[in-house]
Amino acid sequence: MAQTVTEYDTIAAISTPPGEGAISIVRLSGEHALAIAQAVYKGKNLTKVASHTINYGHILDPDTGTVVDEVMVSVLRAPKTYTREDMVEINTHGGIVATNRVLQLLLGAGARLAEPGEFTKRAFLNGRIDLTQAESVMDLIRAKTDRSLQVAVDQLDGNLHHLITNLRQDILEVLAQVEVNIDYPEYDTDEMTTKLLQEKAEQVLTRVDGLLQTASQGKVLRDGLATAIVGRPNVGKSSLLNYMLHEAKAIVTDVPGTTRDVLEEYVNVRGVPLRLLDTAGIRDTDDKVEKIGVERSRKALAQADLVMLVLDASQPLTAEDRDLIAATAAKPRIVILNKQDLPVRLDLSATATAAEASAAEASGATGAAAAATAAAAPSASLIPEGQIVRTAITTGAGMPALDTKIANLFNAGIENSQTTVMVTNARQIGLLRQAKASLQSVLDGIAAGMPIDLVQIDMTAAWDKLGEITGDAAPDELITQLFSQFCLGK
Ligand SMILES: Nc1nc2c(ncn2[C@@H]2O[C@H](COP(=O)(O)OP(=O)(O)OP(=O)(O)O)[C@@H](O)[C@H]2O)c(=O)[nH]1
Ligand SMILES: [Mg+2]
Repeated sequence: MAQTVTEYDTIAAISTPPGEGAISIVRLSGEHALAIAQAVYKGKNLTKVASHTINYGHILDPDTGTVVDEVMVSVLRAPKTYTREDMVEINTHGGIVATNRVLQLLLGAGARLAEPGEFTKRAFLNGRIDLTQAESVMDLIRAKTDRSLQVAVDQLDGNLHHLITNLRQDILEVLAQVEVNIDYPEYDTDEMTTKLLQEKAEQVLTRVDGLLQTASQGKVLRDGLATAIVGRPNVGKSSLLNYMLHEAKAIVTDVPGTTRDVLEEYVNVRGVPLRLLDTAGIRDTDDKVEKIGVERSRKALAQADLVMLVLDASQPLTAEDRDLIAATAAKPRIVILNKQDLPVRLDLSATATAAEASAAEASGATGAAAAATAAAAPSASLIPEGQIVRTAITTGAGMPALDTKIANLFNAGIENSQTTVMVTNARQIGLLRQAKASLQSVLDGIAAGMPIDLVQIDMTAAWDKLGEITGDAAPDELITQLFSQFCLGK
């Protein structure tokens, strides 16, 4: 059947993941959803049944009359549906072939194959949800921990939507007031208008700042905290990954240089999602493959939000350890002193390590000088004690302390934040930053004594940027791009 593609034609898609399952769901949305379903269905007349009912029947090939599947069909009439349009959900027996066949029949009967995210896009276009809620739908699907899920659910409830809408309303009111004052200067003075603008800009700026403070946590809950496990070969990095995963994912051997590539896995540490990266042990090597691995380790280290540096406590500190301690010093870091089940030979005092002391002696430095330096700062350590966790990964000793440390690192920021609303993605964060910059320009302009109509431009820009977050002022390309990231059938 020929048809023109419009935004509001009737769309269909398989909404369950591809593969075999007990049930698959084929979804329809649009003006003709009921009629199209009825065209391939035998049972009660779907165009006549009450809304929000589920109906037993069969899907038939209308050309041959053969039964394709035995189904349960949900009929959901507008407007109380996901898309606010008429919707039909056909529950098929979960085979790939039968489900595809049902979809093909619906397409033959006049439906168009939905694009990724198109059902949710319609919910947005029909005004049921705003962009922050649409984004939360995606976050919900991908939530990695209970906590991530809760943030997504709160956002789907419209918490962020309401907050932003209120801020925009505040700005709009002050802009209207300014407009009146410019048009009827006899009623007011410039001074009062300026004061009004300044007060509002300050208030909104404070709220925007509060939201931005939630950004790093929000992003972590959504994407996971990128955590690189680094260290020289054979210290127990892969053992750590496996322990945290409760699974022997990475190869562990006593051969230094076992891991050759970066391995990525998600783990949930007390509600904090970590994107764990097990890396190749960092050392100088002539092995071609290992060399590439070491390069990748350094890259993972550079990009990580958190570094877990593993040292072997049963060995004296090596030059490689020292380099890594220095290279990770500026990063959020946890230093794991592993293999505590063996006799401890690691010395982290800044002045004398076994290796160094002997090197100093060999190079002719006097023992007295070395001793003097050691005495000058007897307790100085290469690593702040607060960053250290002592473990024996093979026995599990010290591992709960590691979890606590990770959870505390993450929670430190959250407890201070006033708001329960969180921004979770780069798009929202970027727009908030732009709104903040415009508000700052308003305040700077006022301080510099700029004319009101120029200051007003910046205030309007802030209003626009906040509008892009909710989608009230979002360009079409952005909306298209955003929904294309969804899965098919959502
Ligand atoms: N005694 C003891 N051995 C450990 C401990 N943790 C790991 N090991 C052993 O140390 C060896 C190296 O462990 P891996 O986890 O492969 O070390 P790695 O850092 O990933 O090594 P590369 O991949 O070569 O860089 C293995 O034989 C482990 O069983 C520990 O806490 N105590
Ligand atoms: Mg390894």
